[in-house]
Formats: sequence, structure tokens, C-alpha cells
Amino acid sequence: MTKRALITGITGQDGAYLSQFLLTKGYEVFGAVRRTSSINTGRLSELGVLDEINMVSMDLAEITNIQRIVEEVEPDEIYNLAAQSFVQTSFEQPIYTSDIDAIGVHRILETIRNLGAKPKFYQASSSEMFGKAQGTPQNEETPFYPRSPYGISKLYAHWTTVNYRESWNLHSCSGILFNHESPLRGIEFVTRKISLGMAEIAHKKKNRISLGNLNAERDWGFSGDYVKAMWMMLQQKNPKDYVIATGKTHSVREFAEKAAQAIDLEIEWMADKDDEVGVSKDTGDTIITVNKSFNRPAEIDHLLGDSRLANNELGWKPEVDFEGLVEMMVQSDLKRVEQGAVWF
Ligand code: NAP
Ligand code: G4F
Repeated sequence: MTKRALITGITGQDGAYLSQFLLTKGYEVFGAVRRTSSINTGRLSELGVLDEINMVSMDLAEITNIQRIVEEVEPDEIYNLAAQSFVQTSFEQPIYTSDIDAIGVHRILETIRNLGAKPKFYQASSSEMFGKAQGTPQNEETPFYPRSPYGISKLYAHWTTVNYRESWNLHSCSGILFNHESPLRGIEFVTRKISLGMAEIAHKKKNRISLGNLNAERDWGFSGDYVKAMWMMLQQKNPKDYVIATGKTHSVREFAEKAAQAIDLEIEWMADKDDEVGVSKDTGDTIITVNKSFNRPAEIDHLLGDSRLANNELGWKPEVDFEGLVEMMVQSDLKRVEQGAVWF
């Protein structure tokens, strides 16, 4: 029988790649979207899957809405990808972030608990929960130490997912995913900000990119690889939580250097007043400046994941490496800028 998947956050980066992946697996895909005044299905259109998805209206703030939709759709699997996912914003909107990212997840789990036939449940947990990491690399045994309202909310959702598995025997699990990017990444995240900025510099639409902490290190992978791990987790007989990461870490500075190389520029870093700038060795133009307003009130300096458990038990491993990811993102943005088609 055809399996039904309900994906929350379908209009986001991972929602687009996951729906594409599940459609290739023969699923009937239901996409939960919150009401917005503008069209925001561009990622689904870009992957060519929009017409194959059954859209349903659902906001994680409203439990009655969640109950009705889950009862109507009768999914076999629910992938909860919906979230206020931008860490910086969570410092300005901490209560809203926790309402959606923490209590919103609780609303879904309570809904499932009250159903007769209970769907499997995937929760999008995050390496932000490791925060000020208490060991490196981070794996399923590493203690959590979140550093933002976002990380704290994700940790609440994570433990609630564990608790409903242990208390009510739900097939619920969390993927503790490290940063994953793609050409469909939102433009406020640092990787896409850089890839788009470099494409605009190459096409002379912009002179420089203004960044915050150049020394922050992240374990960056490709979203298309990571959504497969979500599905693999729900196919396990016994639900369990897994760390998903590449096992390599790079700084924002390195990301910028690699992205500059993709447009044939080499960056030289120079001191400038109380900070530094990145200057093109070839042209002498300043292409990176530092602006402290992008710094976080509490930063996470270094993240590095160890996903050996997922490798051993799920058979998951990433296919796109750091160099491949940067190249893919810059090339995609070069095309978009050339065509005047940057929409998200
Ligand atoms: P994203 O691009 O920001 O997408 C977030 C999605 O959530 C969007 O579809 C958004 O809808 C939806 N959403 C936000 N608030 C909602 C609400 N109140 N009700 C219903 N839907 C709502 O995020 P992503 O990068 O795809 O990440 C997917 C999930 O994985 C998120 O939960 C994120 O926190 C988590 N995660 C991401 C990473 C990563 O590196 N990408 C790593 C670890 C965990 P709109 O289009 O209407 O805004
Ligand atoms: O790209 P970011 O905003 O991603 P961040 O904060 O790591 O969060 C992302 O990954 C998490 C997984 O660990 C997800 F759970 C979360 O939903 C999201 O997808 O920032 C990455 C790093 C930070 O250290 C930040 O301080 O880059 C640094 N950075 C430096 N300059 C910047 C900038 N970040 C942004 N967004 N913009 C800058 O100009």
C-alpha cells in the first residue's frame, strides 16, 4: 500500500529535498504550510515537485489545527521540520521561538498520543543543542549545553520526543543534524549569504559582503544527503536518535575563501582599525568586511559531529564534501544572478 508522509516545514530547505526524496520512494506526500500573504513554494517549484504534493494548511501554534489535519491525512510517517530556524532571530524572539520550536512539537506529540493508529514521528533536532560543546567530536553520548533560545527550545523538543517514546511507546525519534546547506538555503544563513554575495560580486551587482564572526567553525554538509538520514531513521524497527554530520569542520573564513576561489578570486586578510577585512589579491578591492552587529550574544565557536552510529546502524554516509558543497552553492547563485532570478 502507498505510504503517506506528512511533512511540516515543507516550504523550507529540508522540506523541499525531503519531499523530492519521498516522492522517488513512491510516497504520497502531504505538505503542511502555514498561511502567509505571499507565495513561498519557490523551493518546491525549483525541484519540480510542487504539483505532486498535497498541500494542507497547518500552523504549529494551533493545536486544534494540528489535530484536524493529522486526523484527516492519516499519515504513516510525520516529519516535523517546521521551526523558527534562525538562531540570531531567536535572541530577539525567544518566546515565539519556544512556542513553535518547543511547545509546537509537544502539540504534535500529544495529538499522536491521542490517536488510535499512531504514525511514526521524526523530530528535527539540532547540533545547536551541543552549544558550548562538552567534548569533541560530538556524538549521541555528548552532554548538551545550548547557547541560544533556539537551542534551548530544540532541546525541550528533543527530550519530549524521547519521553513520548519511553512513556507512550511512540515510534518517535530525533535526528541531531549538524549544519546542512544547499542552493535552497535561506539567504540569512552565513553560507548562502556568502555564495550569493560572491555571485553578485562576480556579476558586479555588489562590492562586498559584510559578515560577523569569521572564526566560528561548523560541520557543514549537504541537505540532500541529510534528508535521506531522516527517512532511514523512521525505517528502523526500534526508534533511536542519531547524530548526522560529515565529521569535518571549517571556519566561516574558510567558507568565504573557498567561495571566492569559485569566482576566481583569492582573499588576503588584513588588519583594519579594530578588526580585519578580506581583500582580493587580484584586484585589491575589499570584498569582505566585518560587522559586529552579526555577532551572537552567546556564540558557539566550534561544532564537529561524529556520526559513526548512523553509519554503522543505518548505513548512512554523506556524499557531498565541503569543497563540493561550496562549489554547488556558488555555481547555482551565479546562474540565478545572471538570470535575475534570486527570489529567496
Ligand atoms: P527553514 O528553511 O528555515 O524552514 C523552516 C520551515 O518551517 C519553513 O517551511 C517555515 O515556513 C516553517 N515554519 C516556521 N514556523 C512555522 C509555524 N509556526 N508553523 C508551521 N510551519 C512553520 O529550515 P531548514 O533548514 O529546512 O531546517 C528544517 C528543520 O531542521 C528546522 O526545524 C530546523 O530548525 C532544523 N535543523 C536545521 C539544520 C540546518 O542546518 N539546516 C540543522 C539542524 C536542524 P515558512 O516558509 O512559512 O517560513
Ligand atoms: O549560518 P548560521 O546562521 O547557522 P547556525 O547559527 O549555525 O544555525 C544553523 O545550523 C543549526 C545546526 O547547528 C541549525 F539548527 C539552525 O537551524 C541553523 O540552520 O551561522 C553559522 C555561524 C555562526 O557561528 C555565526 O555567528 O556563522 C557565524 N556568522 C558569521 N557571520 C554568521 C555571519 N552567521 C550569519 N547568519 N550571518 C553572518 O553574517
